[in-house]
Amino acid sequence: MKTNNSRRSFLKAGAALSLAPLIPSSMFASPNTAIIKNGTVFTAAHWGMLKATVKNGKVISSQPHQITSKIPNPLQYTMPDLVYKTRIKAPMVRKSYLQNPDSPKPELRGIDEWVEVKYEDAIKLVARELKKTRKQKGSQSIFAGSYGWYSSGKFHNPRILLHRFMNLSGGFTGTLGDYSTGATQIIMPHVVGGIEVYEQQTSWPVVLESSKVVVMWGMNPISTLRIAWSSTDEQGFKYFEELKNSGKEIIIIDPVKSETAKYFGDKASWIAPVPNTDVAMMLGMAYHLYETKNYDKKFLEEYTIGFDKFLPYLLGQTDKTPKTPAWASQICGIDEKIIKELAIKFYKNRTMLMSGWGMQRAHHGEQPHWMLVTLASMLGQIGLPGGGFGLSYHYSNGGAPTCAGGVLGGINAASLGVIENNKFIGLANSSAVSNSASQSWLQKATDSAFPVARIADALLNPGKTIDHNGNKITYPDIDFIYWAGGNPLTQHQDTNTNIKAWRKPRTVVVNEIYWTPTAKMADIVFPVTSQYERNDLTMTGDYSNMDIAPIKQVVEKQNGAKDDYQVFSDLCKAYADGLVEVYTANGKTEMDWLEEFYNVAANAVNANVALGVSMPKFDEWWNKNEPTTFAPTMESSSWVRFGEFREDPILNALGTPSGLIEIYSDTIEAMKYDDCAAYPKWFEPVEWLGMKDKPAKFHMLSVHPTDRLHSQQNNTSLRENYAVAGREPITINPKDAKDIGVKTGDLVRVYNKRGEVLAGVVVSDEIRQGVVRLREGAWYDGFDSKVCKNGCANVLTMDIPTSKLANGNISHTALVNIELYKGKALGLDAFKAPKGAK
Ligand SMILES: Nc1nc2c(c(=O)[nH]1)N[C@H]1C(S)=C(S)[C@@H](COP(=O)(O)OP(=O)(O)OC[C@H]3O[C@@H](n4cnc5c(=O)[nH]c(N)nc54)[C@H](O)[C@@H]3O)O[C@H]1N2
Ligand SMILES: Nc1nc2c(c(=O)[nH]1)N[C@H]1C(S)=C(S)[C@@H](COP(=O)(O)OP(=O)(O)OC[C@H]3O[C@@H](n4cnc5c(=O)[nH]c(N)nc54)[C@H](O)[C@@H]3O)O[C@H]1N2
Ligand SMILES: [Mo]
Repeated sequence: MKTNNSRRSFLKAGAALSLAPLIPSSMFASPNTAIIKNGTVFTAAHWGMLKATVKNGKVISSQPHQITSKIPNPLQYTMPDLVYKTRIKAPMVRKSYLQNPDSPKPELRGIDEWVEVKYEDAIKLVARELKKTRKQKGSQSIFAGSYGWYSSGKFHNPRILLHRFMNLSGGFTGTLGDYSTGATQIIMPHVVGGIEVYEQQTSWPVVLESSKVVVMWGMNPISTLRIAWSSTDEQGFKYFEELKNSGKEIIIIDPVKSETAKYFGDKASWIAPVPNTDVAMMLGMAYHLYETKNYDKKFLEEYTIGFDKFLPYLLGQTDKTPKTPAWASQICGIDEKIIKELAIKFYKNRTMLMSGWGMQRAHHGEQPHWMLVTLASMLGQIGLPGGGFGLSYHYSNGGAPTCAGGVLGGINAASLGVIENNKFIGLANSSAVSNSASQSWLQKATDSAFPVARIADALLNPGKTIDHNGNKITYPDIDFIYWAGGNPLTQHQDTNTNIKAWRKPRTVVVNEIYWTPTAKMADIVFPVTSQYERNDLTMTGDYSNMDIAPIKQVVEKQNGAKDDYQVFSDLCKAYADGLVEVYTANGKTEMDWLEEFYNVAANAVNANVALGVSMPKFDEWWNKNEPTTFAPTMESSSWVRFGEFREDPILNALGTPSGLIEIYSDTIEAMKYDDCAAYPKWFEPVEWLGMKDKPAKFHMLSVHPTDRLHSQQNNTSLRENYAVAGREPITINPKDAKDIGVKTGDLVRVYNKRGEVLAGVVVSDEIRQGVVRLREGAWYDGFDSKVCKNGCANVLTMDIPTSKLANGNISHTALVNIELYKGKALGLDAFKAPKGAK
């Protein structure tokens, strides 16, 4: 998922501005890992570098380590809640599973009683049942894809630790892609030769200097920059603050007046299209530019291929529908005049088209960014300072210049191991092992991985073959799920179907900190430590690599919770002789690993004299209790995305078959998919406001939550600030509210043919008529009722793929109905332990 391996030559360290961290004198011989009982502890999380205040061994508050802007980040203040609330307090097994693991009544998953067991017994049980499933059904029936936004850290990475265990013990089925950018990360390599979504952007100083117009198309950075995949470097808010005061023209295109639109206020114009219709709007702009000859013919000729094959579609020669602004206006609901004005404005001024990812998490989500690149190509500013497009300014502070320094090492997933007679005999790809069965499994493992958001489809339809980006994938027969570090019962689309799917396999094991709905859906649950109960290391800034920060243990491990590393090490011991030695690299402890990962960075830094920075020995650094900060280079500060390509498209050809931007793709043409053409195209989504015979009245956007990270922190006191009628709030336009007779504060039933949830009404003109917003991430709370009592948006979303090309999820495509709730009073159980648990 979020990797950052696409760093380019702009990283050349030579021209480092020297901002050397202080080199402390050596005072300690070993890293001091004693837990502070009273005082301040430095640590870090997705939501930034933090200072925790500890009193008598209890964490009483947390706050940011640094303040870089006036834009607040409440996620940084919740540490006590995250340590003490909703914890799983003992290893537990579902009653029917404990009684008979061979016939465990999977239909009772989520509603059965739980039984506390000894940790050692839970370990033995999982090792035994895993071995049984592998023997009976093969390794491909073990699903350990385990997607999720678990805590940051280079060592305590539950997903990689799980994969390491599952690889070494004999293999598993994994996944492809992610939920975030499922569609765009597959289409963009066909179009521009790279994924774009997790790549460095034209640097902010360049944008601030050179752009005249900045467009934020379906993007809410004031909310989404609260976090990063590693730990936020907190540079993004600062740049958006500067942008606000820059006098540049700012245009926000979003059906919702998001936190960002509100932040910019009268410094920006807010344009609210009908959801999922941006492709039509962009086509209207493209048509107008072409018709008025306001487009860069030379750029199209020199840097792109296939405009001539796209043109007949644009002009309506292929389908008798010219994509005029008037045509577009009827679909997207934006005045024809505005469509034309915007197009000309973009062409006449240096314009940066920034875009978030919401609009690609929709049916035919491959199209919006492909069309955005096509529009940007017509504008001809790609590769110029402050022009073109950027798909990551809203995420992990894309555009904050990359620093010259060191990058930490991290734990790896190892490779396939071979176990014979309960003994680990070697790695399958080593010369010591020539086991043909394991060799063929190596191949099968690659074949059985499927797109991550197809998980429920795969569970329900073993043996089904699907198309994916020109390949065929056949689902394995999954009989064992192991999930560590995600909350798929809340985060995956169409919860009711998902629950049916999760009731198919014989065994489900989950490592969790809290009683999340996913933990409640397991057969065996291991309570694990939160990141505040162990030591780790992280970089900050997924693109800037600005700091190397310690993640320090703040408090003792709570309620006997174990680290994921401990759980998997113990599973190794129970699984086969000799396995734990390989897993732990001969007994390495947490601090041994951290020292190794630190040294990867420190050695590189110390070897590079030009940096003017040196890093001390690990012990000394650790005991200092603060991060090491690196400085951006002059090159990275003035870096322009696609600048090298623009300079010389032959020498710096793109990774597409033609080496150019592909407005028409022969590769996609050859796939012959009915739901993705060889050029960007307007496809009607399965559900949208403009469809005939709408199955429901409102278009629901389940955007990313501002006061949470997905479902994380739903169990903190921040919830008190946003809950309405004790539930997740749903935002609705005043005219719509009047129409259905609801007002702010009302408890409503939100429903469609897929399910129903309770929510609390917020009436606001900050949303387009016909659109409602129910943020993703409210813990699912409907195991014992027909309705989800907490307002989990995915009960209402659809679990079909974007198209055969990318198979991304379509969270933002769903119609719903709303009515006043008149049923019997229903309490909230989302944050309560299940039956039988403390
Ligand atoms: N409707 C709708 N649905 C969506 C989206 C949307 O826009 N709309 N967005 C999608 C996107 S982009 C994403 S990325 C996904 C996110 O989906 P997830 O990543 O599954 O969501 P999180 O709530 O972050 O779940 C992380 C879980 O990991 C646990 N955890 C944290 N640290 C550790 C640890 O050290 N060890 C273990 N074992 N567990 C740990 C947390 O307690 C939490 O339960 O959701 C997707 N779902
Ligand atoms: N605070 C916080 N920050 C986060 C996260 C979080 O959960 N909380 N999650 C992180 C993760 S994993 C990811 S993937 C990113 C997600 O980043 P994004 O995918 O960009 O976030 P979304 O909230 O899904 O959508 C962004 C905006 O697009 C708008 N939008 C939705 N549909 C359409 C449409 O059809 N057209 C137009 N024009 N606009 C549309 C939404 O109203 C919203 O304001 O955020 C990351 N940052
Ligand atoms: Mo995501």
